[in-house]
Amino acid sequence: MASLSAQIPLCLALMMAACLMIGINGSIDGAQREFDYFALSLQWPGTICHKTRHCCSSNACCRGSNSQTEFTIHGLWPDYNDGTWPSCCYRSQFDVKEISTLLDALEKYWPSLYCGKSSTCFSGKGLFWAHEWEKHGTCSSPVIRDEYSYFITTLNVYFKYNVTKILNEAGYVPSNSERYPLGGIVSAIENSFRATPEVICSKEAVEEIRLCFFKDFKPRNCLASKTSCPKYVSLPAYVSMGREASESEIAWISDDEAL
Ligand code: U2P
Repeated sequence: MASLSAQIPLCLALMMAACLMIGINGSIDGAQREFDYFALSLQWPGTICHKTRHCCSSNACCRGSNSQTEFTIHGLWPDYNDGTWPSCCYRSQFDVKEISTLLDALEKYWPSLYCGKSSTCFSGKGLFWAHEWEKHGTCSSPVIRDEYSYFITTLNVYFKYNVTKILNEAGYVPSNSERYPLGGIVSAIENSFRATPEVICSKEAVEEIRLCFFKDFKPRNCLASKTSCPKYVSLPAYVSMGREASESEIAWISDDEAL
């Protein structure tokens, strides 16, 4: 039988292991608690691409056409009602092969608008999609449980709730001279989806619009937050940084240099 002095360090070790397993949020296995709702975060290329200082092939701002006049996907985020969110919920290394059938749609509707790789949860750096899956997708359980479901679900929600179409039909079209009332943009979305979005601005330009959903993907109000937008906002027109358009103004770098 082990002596008392040998048992004390063993007990301490067991207690420490138990504490680690319970985790800071009090869950049994160290997991973060289940999220409350989803936010579909959409980005406006016209605003983000305006800030592009150098180009690389992985940056959709640098593609040689001005066709990107739609909101594109930033991510589908599981969120808490208190304004915080879980992240990096379990180890699941992004595998592009799992979404090979979705790549055309993802390139078009969920492109990166930056050069450089994105941080991933446990493995350093990766594609923008790897960042979104590892940081947010892994926390979408029990609604979404695998990488393919995360991307297909996000695309389907994005297609169903077409913010660009709603805004265009209400007269809010890309323009480098017009200013639109923020309240008008919010109302157009509310009238169509019966839920209040969140609008994020960079100075006066709309940078992101977030739509919020219950776990069954029925629209719900986003949290009432202090908006970063002024009363009148712009929806800048997308100006392509394509090679032929801007060779003299924008430096092209390889994707590796962008790291
Ligand atoms: O808003 C700045 C960054 O914070 C992260 N974010 C924001 C709101 C939210 O509900 N959930 C969330 O994750 C985003 O980080 P990203 O996914 O880009 O790493 C957002 O860009």
